[in-house]
Amino acid sequence: MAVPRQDPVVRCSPDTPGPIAPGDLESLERDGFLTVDRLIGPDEVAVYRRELERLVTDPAVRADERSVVEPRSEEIRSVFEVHRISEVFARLVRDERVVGRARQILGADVYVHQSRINVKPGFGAGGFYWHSDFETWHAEDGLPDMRTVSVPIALTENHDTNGALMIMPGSHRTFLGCAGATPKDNYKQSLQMQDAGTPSDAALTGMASEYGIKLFTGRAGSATWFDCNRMHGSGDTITPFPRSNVFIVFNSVENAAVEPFAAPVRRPDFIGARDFTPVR
Ligand code: 6CS
Ligand code: FE
Repeated sequence: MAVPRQDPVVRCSPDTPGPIAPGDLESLERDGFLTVDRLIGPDEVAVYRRELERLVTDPAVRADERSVVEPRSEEIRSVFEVHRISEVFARLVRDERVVGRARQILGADVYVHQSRINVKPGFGAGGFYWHSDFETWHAEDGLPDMRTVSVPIALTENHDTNGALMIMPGSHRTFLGCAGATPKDNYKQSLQMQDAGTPSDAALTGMASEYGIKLFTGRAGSATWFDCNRMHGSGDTITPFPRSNVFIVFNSVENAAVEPFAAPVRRPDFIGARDFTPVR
């Protein structure tokens, strides 16, 4: 069932001082995303790539429940809560170039609802089927309203051939509820390949016809701030080239998680945070 969005994307007034210019705030409101090319420079990318490699080759991290492996290759697909287990990524979250934009967009202090590194290794990393993050974060994590922005920062080149992210620009203005109950412990399967909580073919066909589909390519170091409700997904990676990023989800402290709206129990804290301490 499709419902028109209730909330604005941008909560601050256009002339609010901050790293994002008024024109960019308007395009974020209209399109549901805002890209900053080379937010971090090549030297910084190298630091975060090394930290990603360190994490994914650490047996303790692989054994941790925060790690999700690829269904086929068993290689690490994602590691959650990197802002807590890695001081290097914790620093990135607190970087004003990152959190300052989130505060400006949401017009409030923010806390990290979720962070993860997505490795998306070459030669067979699975994609992420079409979905709205907010649909999951509302149904399973209990986020009340759409006052949440996520920002993937590319740590490798996003080519048009290595499973880059696709979005339907403007789709954030329609909330698509998904039929069916949320299976218990759904996250144990959905983070490898989501099938519960994905929209119908008919709904996706309608949205794709109305909004089109944009492929996000860009250099390592580029970042895109996304509204939580945009329809997006990505294909499998079969080239030799990984598509790795660090993905940080900032939620307004005025939109703190309550109980799940459509799931029997909460997801674990490392996926949907229950510590609402503002990022300082
Ligand atoms: O379930 C989640 O929270 C995660 N799933 C996907 C496919 N995107 C958003 C989020 O990281
Ligand atoms: Fe997503």
